[in-house]
Amino acid sequence: MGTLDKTKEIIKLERLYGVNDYKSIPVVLERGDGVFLWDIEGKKYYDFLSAYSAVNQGHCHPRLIRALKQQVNNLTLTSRAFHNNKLGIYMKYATEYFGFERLLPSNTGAEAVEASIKIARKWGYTKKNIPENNAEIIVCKNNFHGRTTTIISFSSDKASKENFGPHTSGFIEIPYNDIESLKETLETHPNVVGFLFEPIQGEAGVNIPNPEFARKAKDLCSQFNVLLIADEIQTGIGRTGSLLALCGSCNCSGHCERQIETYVRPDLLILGKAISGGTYPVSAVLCDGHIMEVIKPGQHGSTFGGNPIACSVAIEALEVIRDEKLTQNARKLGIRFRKTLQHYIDKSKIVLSLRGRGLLNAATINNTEGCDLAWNICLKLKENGLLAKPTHGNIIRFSPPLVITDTQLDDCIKIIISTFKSFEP
Ligand code: IF1
Repeated sequence: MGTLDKTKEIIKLERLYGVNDYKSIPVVLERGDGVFLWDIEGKKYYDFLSAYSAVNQGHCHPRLIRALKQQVNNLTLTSRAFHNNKLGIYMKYATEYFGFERLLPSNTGAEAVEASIKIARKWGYTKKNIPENNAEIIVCKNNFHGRTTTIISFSSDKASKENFGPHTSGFIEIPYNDIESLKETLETHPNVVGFLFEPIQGEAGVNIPNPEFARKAKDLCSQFNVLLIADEIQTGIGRTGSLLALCGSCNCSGHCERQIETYVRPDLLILGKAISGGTYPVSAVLCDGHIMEVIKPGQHGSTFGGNPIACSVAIEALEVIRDEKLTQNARKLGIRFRKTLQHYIDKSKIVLSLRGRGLLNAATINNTEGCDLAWNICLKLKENGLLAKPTHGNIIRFSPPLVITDTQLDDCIKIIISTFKSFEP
C-alpha cells in the first residue's frame, strides 16, 4: 500500500471505529522532535499548534523523556490511598515556583477547572456564609474552560453546549474585558464566590483584554470578597512571553521572576498542558492555605491525580522552561513574528489582522465564518511543511513550541507569507 493510501486508511479507521468529534487536518503523524513533526509518509513539518500550547518545551524533549522513563520503570501509580515519594516534593517545588502555598494535583485541564469551581463554592459556603446551593461564579462570554457537562453549561459556543443539558446552574456570563459589567454584577449578586476567566482567551481567537483589565478585576474581587480564578492552562508556562499571562511584561533575567508591579496574583491559578510539556496529562490548582483548607479528606480526589509519573515529569518540564529561558525566547520571537508578518498583512487582502502575546498568536482571515478560506490556507500550509489549524472558521492560531530558534522562525514566516500570497486575489 502506498503511504498516501496508508494515511487515508488510518484516518478511515478513526472514522469507522471512533467518535466524529474533530475535523482534523488530514495528516497522520508518527514522530516529533523539538519544533518538528513527521507524518507516516516521512514528510517533515513545523508544528505551529503545539497541541494547543501543551508542547511548549518541544516534542519529546530529552530531559522529559528521561524523567518519564526513569519513573515509569519504578512506580507508575499508587493512588492517594497511600503516599508516594514524589508528590510532596512536587507540591513544594511547584508552589514555590509559582508563588502559592498549596497545590491540588489533577490530570486534565477541565478536571482542574472543575476542582477550582468546587473549591470556590466550598469557600463561599464555609468562609463567606453564602446560603447553601446558592453560590454563583461569574464567567466571560466566549470562554473556553473544557468540555465537561458543568463547564459547557457556561459556554457561549453552541456546538459545545447544545443538546448536552440539563446544564449546571450557578454561573453568570458577562462580556470579556468588561470591567463595568463585572462591577455591576458584583454589586447586584451577593452570592458570587468567584470570577473565572482566561487572562487571554485562546480558543476565542487570542482575545487580549485591556492592559488594566486583570488588575481592575482583582481589585473588584478583593472589594467584594470574591475569588479571582485564572485559567492559565493555555496561556501559562511561558507561552505568552511571561511565566503567566498575568505576569504582564516581566523582564526576567534568569527564571522568570514575576515583576511585582505588573503581576496580578489570582486567588486560584489553574494550570495544565505545558506543565508536563505535553508528555503526560498533568494539571493543577494552586492557591493559599486559607482557601485550600476548605477541602477536607473525602471531599475531592482522583485515581491518577498526583501520581509519581506526573510529579516527576512536571518538575522536569518546569525546570526546562527555566533552564532554557523559554519564556524569554517566546517574548523575543513573538515580537519578531508579529512585526515581520504585519508588514505583509498591511498590504494583504485576505489577512485582516494578527494579534498575540509571546508565541500565542492568531490571524483573522477575510472570510465569513463557515467559508473554507482559512481551512484551505491550513491545507496549503501543510503542503508547504507547516501545521496549523483554524478555529471558529476564520481564525488561524500560530503557536509553535517555545524552543523554536530565530532561524526556524524566519523559515516559518517565509512559509506562512508565501502561503498567504498564494491565496491573494
Ligand atoms: C478540545 C480548544 C484550545 C483550554 C483552557 C481549559 C482547557 C483548555 C484555556 C481544558 C483546553 C484544548 C481542548 C481541545 C482543544 C484545545 C482548545 F480549542 F478546545 F479551546 F486550546 F483552545 N482551559 N483546550 O484551552 O483542558 O481538559 O483539554 O486538558 O477540547 O478541542 P483539557
